[in-house]
Amino acid sequence: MNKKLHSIADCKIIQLGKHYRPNGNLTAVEGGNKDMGFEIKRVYYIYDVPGATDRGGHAHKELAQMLVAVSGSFDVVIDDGKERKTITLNRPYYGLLLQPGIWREIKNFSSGAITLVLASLPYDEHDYIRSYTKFMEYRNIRR
Ligand code: T46
Repeated sequence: MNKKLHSIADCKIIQLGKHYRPNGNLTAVEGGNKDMGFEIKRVYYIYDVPGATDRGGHAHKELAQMLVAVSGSFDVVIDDGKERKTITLNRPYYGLLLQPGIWREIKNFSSGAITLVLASLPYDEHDYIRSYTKFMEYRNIRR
């Protein structure tokens, strides 16, 4: 049976709760909430990214993730092999849900940007598709 492949329309911005207080704000994320749709198995963060450096440039077969700009800003390019769009993350109370099977590139990091990533699975290099040609084959798209 063929597995459903997600499109970029399935990658949504999720507004996270924000607790305003005179002494600062707090945002909490709990795994398994209905918007996120997965339990959090891993957390990592990307920081100290030098100017004009891109990250990503791959897709995942099984992994779903939520990206949050907990500090600063950056652009996330998402691509399902047919359509491509760029989403800017610049607030710590918005998460971008990245579904499996979506190519992503992360660009234009501001100075001091920190990308918090909540992931549905432990790290596994075998889950990565790191070549765009292989990604198009995986998606069964001929150009
Ligand atoms: C993604 C974007 C948003 C680990 O050992 N454990 C981990 O959990 C991760 C994520 C990475 N690594 C190692 C593997 C590489 O030797 O850290 C090194 C850098 O990883 P990578 O080049 O994959 O980093 P990015 O920023 O290009 O991609 C990462 C995630 O790998 C990827 O899943 O979607 O952030």
